[in-house]
Amino acid sequence: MIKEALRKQRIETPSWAYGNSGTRFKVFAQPGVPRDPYEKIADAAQVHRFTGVAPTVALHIPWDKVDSYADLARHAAELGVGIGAINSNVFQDDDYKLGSVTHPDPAVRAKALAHLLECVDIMDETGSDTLKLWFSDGTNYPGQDDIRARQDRLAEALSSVYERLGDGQRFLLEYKLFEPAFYVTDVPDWGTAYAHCVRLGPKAQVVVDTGHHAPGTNIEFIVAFLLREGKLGGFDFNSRFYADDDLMVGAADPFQLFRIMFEVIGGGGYTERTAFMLDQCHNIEPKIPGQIRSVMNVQEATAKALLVDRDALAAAQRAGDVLGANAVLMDAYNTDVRPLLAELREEMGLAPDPMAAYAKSGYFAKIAADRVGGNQAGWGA
Ligand code: LRH
Ligand code: MN
Repeated sequence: MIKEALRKQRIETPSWAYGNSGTRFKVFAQPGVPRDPYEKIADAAQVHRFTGVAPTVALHIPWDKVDSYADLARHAAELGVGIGAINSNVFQDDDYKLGSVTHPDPAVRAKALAHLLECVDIMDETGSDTLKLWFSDGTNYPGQDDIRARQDRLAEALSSVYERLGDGQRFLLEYKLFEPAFYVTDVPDWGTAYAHCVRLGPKAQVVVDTGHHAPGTNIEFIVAFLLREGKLGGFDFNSRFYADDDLMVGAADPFQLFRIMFEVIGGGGYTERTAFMLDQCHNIEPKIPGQIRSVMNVQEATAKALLVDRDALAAAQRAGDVLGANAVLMDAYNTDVRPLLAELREEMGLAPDPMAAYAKSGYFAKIAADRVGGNQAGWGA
């Protein structure tokens, strides 16, 4: 049963994780980095080739702008992967300094909305059913703008996008406590995202980016609550020690990832309707191995969460056996699931150790040799 559940796991990798990324202090280039979306997708296909559970790639517009999105989707299919969520970008244009869909100037709001609607067109062209909306919108100083008026503007834009969605399409609204805004962020927390989505309807759900909370936030509570309301659309998985560090998921807090997957499984969220997406930046480590390791971290947390003896747990909870209940969970968490996953990979016709198999494949040496010249991809269009 557990192997069956792990075999059908689907983890989406982000195109931008294969490009250069960094901080305001430095973006370190790396050899072999893709120069265009076609090469990004080729790298993402390697992650699926060696893990067997990463069959889709999220795009970010305009970072992944191409002449023909249909041709890009064809290229992906030839490589055995599909186009996943389409990510809008209304955070890098000079016009958006004071906001995008919440900007005081209606002309700027119209420009931002046009981009969001263009992203739905790209969903139509690529066959993607998910639009992910993250707004950097906010203010830096009290009085800079009217908090309520900005919510009215946001609601208006979200409603227009919602109306444009076709059958089977949805959008996931992402929240973030701060950065780049440092006073008010217009979608700062799950409650704000949830309230906007409830008001709109079933095609609007919330995405939980695990790096977007105040320190000490119990993220699995948010997950359990959103699942109960049918409003958990998915995850942007990464991990952090401090802020939105975008480190490999499970690297900073594997126990938190386990607790999150425990609530996902218990809340009926371990289905293809929950988007398990990675949203990470490999600033100093090699990109493709970083993605492979991240997928394995999600697999390990999921396997441990599937191992929880839920009948024993329920019995202990009913009996008020605090330590007994906690022990049931910790037994699963402290189980080494790596042999189980290695066995499953072999049954799936894959090498038991994806990291070693990728290293031996020679793919990196090939792209480092081939990808000379041109502009390495990064967080610029
Ligand atoms: C914002 C965010 C968002 C993406 C970006 C790459 O911090 O998490 O999901 O658009 O990172
Ligand atoms: Mn994110």
